Amino acid sequence: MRLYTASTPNGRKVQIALAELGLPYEAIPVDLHGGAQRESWFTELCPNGKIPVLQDGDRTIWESGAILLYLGEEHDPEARILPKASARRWEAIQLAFFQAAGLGPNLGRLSEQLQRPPDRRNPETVAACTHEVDRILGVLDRILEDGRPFLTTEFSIADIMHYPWLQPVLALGASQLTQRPRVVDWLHRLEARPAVQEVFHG
Ligand SMILES: N[C@@H](CCC(=O)N[C@@H](CS)C(=O)NCC(=O)O)C(=O)O
Repeated sequence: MRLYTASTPNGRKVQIALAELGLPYEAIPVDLHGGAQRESWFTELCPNGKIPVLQDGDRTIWESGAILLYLGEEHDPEARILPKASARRWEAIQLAFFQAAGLGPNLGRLSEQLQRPPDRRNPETVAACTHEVDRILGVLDRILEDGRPFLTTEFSIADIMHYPWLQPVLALGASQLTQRPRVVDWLHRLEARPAVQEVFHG
C-alpha cells in the first residue's frame, strides 16, 4: 500500500489506522506548502487536491473517513478498528461522519484564522468556529457520560477520526477541553495506544 500524506490531522488518521492494523505501507510525503497537491500528478489521484490518498493495488481512495472505512472493510478481520456487530458498526460510521462534517471543518477553519496575524483575522469566523467547536466538545462529553472508554465503547474509527484533531488542542491546554475531564481522559487513553505513540512520536 502507498499513502500520500503530510504531517496533518487528516494524514495522521490513516497512519494511526494502518499502525493499529499492523499493515506495512510506503508513505509518500506531499509538500502541501509547496503546492504539490495542486500538481496534475496528484489531482489525477485525487481530484479534490487534498491528502490523504491511499493506493491499495489498483485501487485509489481519498477522503480520510472513506479510507478508514475501506481499511475496516477490507483489512480488518479482527475488527480492530471497525466493529462487526451491526449496531456498533453503524455507531462507529455515524461518529466518523460526525467528525468529518463537524470538528474537522470547524477546527480547520479556526486554526487557519489563528495562524494569521491578529489584524488579518475575521472575527465573525473566529467566533462562529470557536462556538461550534465548543458545542461539539459538549456532544462528545455527553457521549462519554456513561463511562464508556471509547466513543463506541470498543476502540474504533470514530476515535481515530477525532484524536489527531484534538491532540493539538489538548497540547495547547485549551480551556474548552480542560473543563471537560471526561473528554481529556478519553484523549489520554487514545494517546497511550502504541499505534498513536508510533504516529505522533515514533
Ligand atoms: N475531507 C478531507 C479533508 C482533507 C484535507 O483537508 N487535507 C488537507 C491536509 S489535513 C490538505 O490536503 N490541504 C491542502 C489544501 O487544501 O490545499 C479528508 O478528510 O480527507
